[in-house]
Amino acid sequence: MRIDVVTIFPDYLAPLDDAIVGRARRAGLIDLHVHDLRRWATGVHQAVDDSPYGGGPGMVMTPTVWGEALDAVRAAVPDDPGVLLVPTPAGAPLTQRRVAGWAEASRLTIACGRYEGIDGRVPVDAARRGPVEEFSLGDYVLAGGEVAALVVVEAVSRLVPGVLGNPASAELDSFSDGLLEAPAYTRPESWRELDVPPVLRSGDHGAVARWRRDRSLERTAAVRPDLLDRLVERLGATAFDRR
Ligand code: 6GU
Repeated sequence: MRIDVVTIFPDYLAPLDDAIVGRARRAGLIDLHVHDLRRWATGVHQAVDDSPYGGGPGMVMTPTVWGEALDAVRAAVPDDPGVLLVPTPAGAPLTQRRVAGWAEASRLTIACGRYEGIDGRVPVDAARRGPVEEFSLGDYVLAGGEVAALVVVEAVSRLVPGVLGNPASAELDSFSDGLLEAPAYTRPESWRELDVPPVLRSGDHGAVARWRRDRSLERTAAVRPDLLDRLVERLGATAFDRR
């Protein structure tokens, strides 16, 4: 999969050289390109922003600069504009379902805005050439889209075949079945007077699976009752009772 990130802070994406994503890149599974938006800025000051029409605080990122940048980057692979992702607190929430959909794409471009955001015509124009999706990480405000780009690249990459050592890890994730995961334990068996739950050492796989399902339901009910409601809706009460 090819991923392009356009930002005025390319160094912000440096963590993508490390860990799972770094290894996936070196293995040739993820072809990641980070571009400095200022490359497409013109004029002596290389400005990428201007004051907002209608007034108000802050600055808005200039459509001409973003238009040139996105045309160039999306044209890098002829006949495949891929999906353009735009991080913004005004987007629909990021979910594992959306991430899984993006992991199926052959390429993604992530347009990181700063200041009060990108001129509203930029995503409208980009949608003339390919799919565009705005997304938010949650109900709080970040200073720009770079951290959201890190989040998406990592979440998508681990679903690309070959990136995770054990593909079963992705299937056992919180959210893949709509529930939060049960807590996990390793050696030592007893630590600071806290013991590993004995059932996990019983060798009874059925009992272990039931214990994990119960902790999973308990945890979800305690911290994310909204996920349980959604699951009941999705499965119907009968199927839910059988789980
Ligand atoms: Cl995706 N961008 C910004 N700037 N702020 C956010 C966000 C994204 N998600 C939550 N807050």
